[in-house]
Amino acid sequence: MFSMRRYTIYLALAACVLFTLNYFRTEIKVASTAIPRIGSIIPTSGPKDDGKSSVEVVVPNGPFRWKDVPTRYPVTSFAAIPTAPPQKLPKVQFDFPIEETQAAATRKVRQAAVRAVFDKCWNAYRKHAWMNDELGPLSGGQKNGFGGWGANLVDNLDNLWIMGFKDQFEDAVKVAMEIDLSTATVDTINVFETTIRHLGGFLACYDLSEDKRCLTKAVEFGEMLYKAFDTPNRMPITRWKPQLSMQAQQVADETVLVAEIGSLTMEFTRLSLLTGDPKYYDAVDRITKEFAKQQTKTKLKGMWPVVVDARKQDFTQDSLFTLGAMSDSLYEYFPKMHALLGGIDPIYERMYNLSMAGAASHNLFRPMTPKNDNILVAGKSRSHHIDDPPDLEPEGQHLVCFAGGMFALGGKLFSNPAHVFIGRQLTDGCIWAYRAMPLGIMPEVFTMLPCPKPDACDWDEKLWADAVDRIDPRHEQRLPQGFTSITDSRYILRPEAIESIFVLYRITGDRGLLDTAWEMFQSITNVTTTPLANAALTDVTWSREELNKGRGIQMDSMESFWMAETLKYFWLIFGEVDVLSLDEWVFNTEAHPLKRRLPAEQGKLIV
Ligand code: DMJ
Repeated sequence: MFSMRRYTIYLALAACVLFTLNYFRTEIKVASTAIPRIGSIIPTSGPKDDGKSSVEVVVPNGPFRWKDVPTRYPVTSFAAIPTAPPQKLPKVQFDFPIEETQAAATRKVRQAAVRAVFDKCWNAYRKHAWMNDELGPLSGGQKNGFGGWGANLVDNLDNLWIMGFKDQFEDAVKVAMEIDLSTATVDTINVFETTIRHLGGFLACYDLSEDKRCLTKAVEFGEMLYKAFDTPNRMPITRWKPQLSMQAQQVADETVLVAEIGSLTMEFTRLSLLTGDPKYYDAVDRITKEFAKQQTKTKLKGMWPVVVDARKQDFTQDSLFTLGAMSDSLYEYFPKMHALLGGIDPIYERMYNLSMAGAASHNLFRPMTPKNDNILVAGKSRSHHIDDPPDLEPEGQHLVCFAGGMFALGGKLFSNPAHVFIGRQLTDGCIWAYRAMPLGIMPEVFTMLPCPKPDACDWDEKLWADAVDRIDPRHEQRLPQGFTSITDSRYILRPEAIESIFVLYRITGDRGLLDTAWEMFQSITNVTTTPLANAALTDVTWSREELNKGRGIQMDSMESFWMAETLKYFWLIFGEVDVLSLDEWVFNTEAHPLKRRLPAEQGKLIV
């Protein structure tokens, strides 16, 4: 009797523990959804968008492969893969002289420190969140917002390779082969994020290691992502519901972010080059041509608004123009596509030149700073008519800090030294914003006061004080001079500032940038380090003293770009300058290095 009761109590306790564990697991990890209904005929009940009769989709029996899912709107003629001999493009990297022994030693110590942070984060991910998308750096929990397809794992295969963790690389590739694309933890897949992180991650893994398994998995992801293009006009659905796509006809959306539809080009092109299958290149080439066709018809000539209509293929209507959030990598990919293809398609140079002319005239501004620094910030503009001057919104974002590297790279590739200079000023703008903050970390979004004239910009405290945004007094007390508001005070472990510093260092050879990078690395790790890994921050306007008093600003979040991008660029800048030379490699927007097509005399890298 007694033992029976004890047994019952044990059972109840066990049930409680199981319930609790399960509760926490389901809270963090969305239950997996099976995507296909294998072997079944899928009725087409979706919108009859094109007036044509519906098409039945029959999924064959056997193990599910996206490749086997029939196409409703097949392409009749594919654009040919660009295989013309690559051109000899201008050199990107600085001619670095032989390094002094002491300088090399310092650099190596710094690089080892970055590698140690990577190692710690990787081990924590391995122990607590293996094969999940992300690790919670405070709780040790798991997050699966990117389909549950091991975003952090795939995003870091190239890092394991370049940083010399060969056993871990082998291990990671092995388990990456188990990623199952017939299930997902979310209903809606972000096609852009999956392309830059997973497809880009596997492509870089293959380009670096030549391990065929990486290419096989890249193709598997490519096949799935290609299904998002199965619409009447072949424009992709950027927030794609895989399960729904099996059941109904799909049409492209009427409101699409230009970064999401416009920056799939590098990964899809590289996939076509590596496999010889033109369909991926064809898919993105259609989008590029559409952007090119409408480039001078928008309300700010040369640029496209943040939101476009992919269903009607109208990219001209909206009024907000920026190089920042939601547009960024559209522009970033123009010079990068030129480099990737070996300069054989003039469309990318044209699109770069026109869009950067628009951005340089209407988006970039020199802000007023206490020391009259000659820096630039990339803001936003609103334009309501092509003939009216756009209105500048003097906002800065961490995200837009990639623009310094983009201008500098474009300046080198297209022999335009003025753009290298703009790239430097933009990068200096981001360095300024890091240094101006009490913790040495730039906030996510802020505003500043544009100089009345770019060449006459003496600090005027009264003018600045009058411009401070007092409507939202949240951070007024802790607003460093120069900022007029801090509208988003987080730092979420983003890479863009160190990304541009790295590019500028490789292009200009300015060793001062190494010290700047080290200062930045220390500021970031001082505040973001947790017992397990590194954590995003809620508010970088607080001072060190305030944190010492116990104020907590860490969040349980570490997106995969922390290790994949931020730590990669920190590691690379303190490394040998010929490791992933910008004359042989080009980075996708998630920092995955892809091989450039080079003329035969420049090396063995032609694919
Ligand atoms: C990354 O996923 C990519 O760099 C993307 O283009 C923008 N946002 C993050 C990093 O901040």
